[in-house]
Amino acid sequence: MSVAARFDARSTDGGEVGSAIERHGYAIVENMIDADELASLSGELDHELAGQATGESNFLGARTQRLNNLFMRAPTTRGMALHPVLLGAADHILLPWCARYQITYTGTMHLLPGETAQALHRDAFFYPFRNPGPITQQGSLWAVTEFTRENGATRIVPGSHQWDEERRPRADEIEVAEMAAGSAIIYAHSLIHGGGANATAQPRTAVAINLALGWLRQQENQFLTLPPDKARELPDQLQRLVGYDFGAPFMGAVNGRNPHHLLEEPGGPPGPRNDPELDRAYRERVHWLKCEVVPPPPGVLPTD
Ligand SMILES: O=C(O)CCC(=O)C(=O)O
Repeated sequence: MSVAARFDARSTDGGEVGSAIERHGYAIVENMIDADELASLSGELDHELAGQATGESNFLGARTQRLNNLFMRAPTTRGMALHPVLLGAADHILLPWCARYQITYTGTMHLLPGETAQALHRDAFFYPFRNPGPITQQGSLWAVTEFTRENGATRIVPGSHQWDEERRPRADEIEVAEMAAGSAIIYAHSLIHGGGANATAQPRTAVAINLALGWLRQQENQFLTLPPDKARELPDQLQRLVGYDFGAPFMGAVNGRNPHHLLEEPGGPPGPRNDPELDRAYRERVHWLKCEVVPPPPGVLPTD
């Protein structure tokens, strides 16, 4: 595995990680969470995973338990979503294409012993843009247990974020994202990847926290998952990141106003009608997309 794409969260920053993602399609960052956070997270997930069904398709995994809505079900993930390295990388790779990005998905992939390898795929295939193109989404998979070749560590194809849509990886182009618990792989949506096979007697657990351009539909419906009475429990920055804010000029308004006002004191002044800083960033910084729209290639839908 390319050493250039491995970092330690205690001595790197989001810019360096973002540059590696641009070059290689991914970066592995160690020490994203410490032992105490890991213990809290494992406890929260174990509680929620008890009795959880496994997947209904090969893609979702007949021996994989999945959870969503993690900000409510595993509150340790609230801090993880605001990690400066995660957001710094997103500033680097997503902000050329939007003035604000947002949470699109939170999830757990808990691979039970005997799970077979998942089909290799690109995330965000539901946004019909031909590859290579703008990065629409930044994925992250956090190792809650150690990730090894034997227990189903994510398989990745370095550099594939820049490949043409039709190119398929050869076996010798596939690498395994082995990493210690507490690390995360942060990647461009266009990196070809997939869960590995778990040949051990213990589960392999990942948490996914994915960000997308602020003007796209979110994969997980954040407003039904986190209606205002739930969203009020989150830190202000996370409320805005899940979507209680403008996502682009005019995008996401409620009665013409910033949706964040729904979370503020009743009777207080209404939120603003627009955000001049966002408007300026959009005008001055955001690249207009010049890309071809295509249907997804065969074999990538989760029902396959
Ligand atoms: O579990 C993994 O390692 C990757 C899962 C994944 O890519 C997915 O479910 O879309």
